[in-house]
Amino acid sequence: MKEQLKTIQKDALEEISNAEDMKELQAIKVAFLGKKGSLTQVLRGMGKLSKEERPVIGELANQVREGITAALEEKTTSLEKLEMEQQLQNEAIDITLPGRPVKVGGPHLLTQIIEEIEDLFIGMGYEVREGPEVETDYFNFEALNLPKGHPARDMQDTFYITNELLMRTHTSPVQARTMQEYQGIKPVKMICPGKVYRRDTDDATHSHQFTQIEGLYVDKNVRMSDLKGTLNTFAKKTFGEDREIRLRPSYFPFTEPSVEMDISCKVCRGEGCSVCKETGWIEILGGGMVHPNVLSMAGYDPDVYTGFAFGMGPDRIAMLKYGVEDIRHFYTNDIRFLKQFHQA
Ligand code: 2U9
Repeated sequence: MKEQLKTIQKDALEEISNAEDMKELQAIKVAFLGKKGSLTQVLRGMGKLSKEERPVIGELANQVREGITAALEEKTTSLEKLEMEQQLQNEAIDITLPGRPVKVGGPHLLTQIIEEIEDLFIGMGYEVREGPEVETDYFNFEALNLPKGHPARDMQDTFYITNELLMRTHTSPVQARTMQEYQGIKPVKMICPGKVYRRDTDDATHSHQFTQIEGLYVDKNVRMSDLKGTLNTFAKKTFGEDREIRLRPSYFPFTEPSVEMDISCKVCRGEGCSVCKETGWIEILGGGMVHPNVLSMAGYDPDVYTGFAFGMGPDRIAMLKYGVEDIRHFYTNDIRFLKQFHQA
């Protein structure tokens, strides 16, 4: 039995020392010390020993068990250390590698143009106001001197929702609402940017949904020359100090007199080219003095108050400024188009 125990010890220590991983080590533990392990089997045979032999063999068996257990523990520690070292090596991060760039979006070109124009007018004391895109017939038309049956209603094809509700065809109702809110109490100096809708067939220059910015200044002693000065500042700040403006007579139902404003063509500097259709001038916006009917409907006495108003299309401005040849680019969201105007 002594010999058996010594063999077990020798075999166990040898196998433990050769074990390459924790799984193998666990199997060795079971094979020697487990319920059916070789050491346990030997110990079971102790009953057959004489009284004298039993304590001697017993002590030896304990020594063997302790020796194997100690070797197992020592090997466990060294294997764990090895595994940790391997894991650290496998998962090592090269902190000298350049990072992967994070893709960041930016404002849409139209948003950039609108914000630029907002900043300019805020600097001139205007407030920025927004309003609903689903409007009443009253604020979209009636309050702007466009009663039912007025021929100028045909100028704008409208998406009607019900008889009285529609998708706004311009941002002017925001101004009509503001005047009503402020009526007679305080002057109005505001711009209103936003989306507008027209029943139109989409093509390179038409979109059933586009953007507008309109401005309104109502106070005592507001004159046409104030409008001209304001629009001149806008044109120079937006398109360049070297650009000239000119006003031409026009017609809008909500302004009288009405004008359209052109800026001098940058490409030909007035000589005439394809961009300005050989005229030397490019149409940019419309405006005029607020019609007395519009003032009085909103509760402002037209004998005391006067005002100017203007309207422009950021889509058209963006197209002119960046040479965008199709308005649909703004609404089809092709990333290759949008990316060219990326501004983080
Ligand atoms: C009130 C009174 C008057 C707003 C105005 C224009 C002239 C104009 C269009 C030009 C091209 C917009 O982008 S566009 O379609 N607008 O020409 N807009 S006067 O006049 C107002 C607005 C509100 C209460």
